[in-house]
Amino acid sequence: MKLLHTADWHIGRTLNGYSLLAEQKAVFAQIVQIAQDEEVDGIVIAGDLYDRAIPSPEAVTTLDQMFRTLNLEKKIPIYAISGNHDSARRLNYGRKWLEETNFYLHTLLEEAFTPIETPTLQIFLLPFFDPLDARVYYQKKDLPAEDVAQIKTIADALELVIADLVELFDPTKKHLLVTHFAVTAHQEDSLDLTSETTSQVGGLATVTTKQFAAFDYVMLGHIHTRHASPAPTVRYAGSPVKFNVKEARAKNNQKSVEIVDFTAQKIQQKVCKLIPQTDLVVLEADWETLCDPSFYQQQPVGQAWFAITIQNFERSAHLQTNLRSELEKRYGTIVELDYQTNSTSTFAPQESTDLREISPEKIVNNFFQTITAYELSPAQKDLVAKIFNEVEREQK
Ligand SMILES: [Mn+2]
Repeated sequence: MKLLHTADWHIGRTLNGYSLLAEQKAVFAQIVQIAQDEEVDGIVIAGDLYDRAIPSPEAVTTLDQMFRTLNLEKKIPIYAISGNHDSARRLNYGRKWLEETNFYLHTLLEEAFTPIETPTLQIFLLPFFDPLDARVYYQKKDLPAEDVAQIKTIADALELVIADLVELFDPTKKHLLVTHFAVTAHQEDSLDLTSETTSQVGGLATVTTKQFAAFDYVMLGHIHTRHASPAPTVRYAGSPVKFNVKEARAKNNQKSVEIVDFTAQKIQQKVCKLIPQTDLVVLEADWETLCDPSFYQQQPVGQAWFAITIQNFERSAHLQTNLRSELEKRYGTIVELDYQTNSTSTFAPQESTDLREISPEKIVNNFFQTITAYELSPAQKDLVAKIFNEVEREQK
């Protein structure tokens, strides 16, 4: 039984306002090609199909077309779950009909307890859920109230859920779990989440690989890089597309899917690279270099998006320059533009970085100073004070 593992498609996502749909479609075509070349028996999508609970019409149409291609045209079975970005109830629509064509989509906790049976493998599709979902589920299952009250974190919930899943194990088969959480190798590990969900939400950070020891293999979603995989058999597939500049800056930012082959003797895995159609390129250089043809002609202009940081920049020397439009003439799409000032410049250091501790007037002044290298004039200060007065009055 050979499966392709992918996750975190986040269809409909934007990057600083730029739609990623075209990129998502291009990479999807590669995933289909890999699935065909590898002759997989199914594709696992481990949550976060959409980027948001209420996706845009374009996102719905795109994902619908992807599922049609995979499942109806190519006849590839799909094993999918919802992630924390999806609406479990909305995504659940149609799931009973979909199973008629081997499209298995679990979005609710109770659905995890019906494994999908193949001749050699039991596939447990455990969607993202939170401790409250688990308390509701176990209350309905008549777990004593004091035990239900003990379910405080996702780790507590998983302990019960996994014990119940193990009850369903067929000892003649291998056991695959598909789920969507932040999982670490050890309890004390701190998480550097590429996913934007903070580690505190719903006790997400408390799940460790130990809890999955009963399974032969775990396919995860939630963290967007496969390099976060906490164990050789507990794997993140990573997102197929780079979603932000932070990811583009990361050393290991090659996107991929994993092919996992389950045989009676062993489990073999293989990484298949995905090639971006429009890559996200990070450039850091000074203004003169960025404007130098011998520099920008070396860049993949027209084939990539750029995130540019202008280094050692004296804004006051370029007040008349529209930086973005000057750079766009040379680089095309710039999804992010910022600059670093010279550390020897005369800017007053900010007394605090916590904006709540600084008055609104001072924030405007600091901002103005950062942009222009000058303080607000007395007349400008008066104007700012007047505006904030009016705003405050309106709020009362
Ligand atoms: Mn995600």
